[in-house]
Amino acid sequence: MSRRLVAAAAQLGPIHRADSRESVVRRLVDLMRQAADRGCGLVVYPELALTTFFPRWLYDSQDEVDAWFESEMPNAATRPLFEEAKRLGIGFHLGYAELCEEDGATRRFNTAILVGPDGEIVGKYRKIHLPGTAEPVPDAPFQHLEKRYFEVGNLGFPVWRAHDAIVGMCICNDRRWPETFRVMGLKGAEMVVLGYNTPDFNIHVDEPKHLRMFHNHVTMQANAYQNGCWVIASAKAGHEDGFGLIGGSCIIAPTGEIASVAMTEDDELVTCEVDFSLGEYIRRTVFNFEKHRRIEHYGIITGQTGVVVSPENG
Ligand code: CDT
Repeated sequence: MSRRLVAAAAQLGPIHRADSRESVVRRLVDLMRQAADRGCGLVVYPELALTTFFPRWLYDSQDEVDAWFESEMPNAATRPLFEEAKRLGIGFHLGYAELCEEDGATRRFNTAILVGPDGEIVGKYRKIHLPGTAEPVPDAPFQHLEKRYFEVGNLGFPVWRAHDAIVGMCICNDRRWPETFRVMGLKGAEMVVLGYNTPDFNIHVDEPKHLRMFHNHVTMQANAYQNGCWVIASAKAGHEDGFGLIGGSCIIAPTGEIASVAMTEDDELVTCEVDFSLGEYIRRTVFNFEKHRRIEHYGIITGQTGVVVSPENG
């Protein structure tokens, strides 16, 4: 019997700096009710879904930075979402900035949680590939200071049994890296859920605008196919206080095809019936890892970060 789930990528339009968490949670609840009307069992919200994409600014004090973080989850602002999930029997994935005390220190992570249809947290992931810089880029129209505000995630790339499947999570820039998906693929991931905030302009290099969307989709499509898994990807889109973020939220099949995609840069529910058996033939044939992987030639992938050109190759 095939295992199926109606899944939703709940794209969010802009969240401005002045918008309260409570107003955002009302939007999340509204999207969850739309998902219930469409028979969804899982709703995937974006990265840092409760606030504007705050790493675009430099702040004067640590207190100003910490105002963007959540020190407990659920908390007063987000509890209505957890309660609505439980009432409707719908699971969800939510990205937020996490502040915690761990190993005797205050730590800050770019985090996502997976919540079950009973409203209980099933799993937590902390973003590993942090893009941008720790120091401001001079003369840039905005910043991308994730390396300043967050530590590298310390939970690895776990997977969980949920929705009658094996589910993994990653966050935004992680989706561009084949290593992210292969680690989860080797743990049997059948579906990877993620959120993203991708500026529509590259502050580091003069890059044609259309490539922002192309690279967003092409990396996830390739990773879905190469691991025979579904990808549910949810954007924060539109112009936040004038700063543009791409949309393109989508559900990608294990074949690498986009099965459903957002048409707007606003709050929008993108849904698809996910059939987990669709990935099985890919994992049994062309990407049968056990049969075809040649790990004796892969050591360099974990042995070094940067490119090393040896004299005989140069
Ligand atoms: N949020 C996030 O990870 N955004 C990055 C932007 C990279 S440009 C510094 C992304 O990969 O979409």
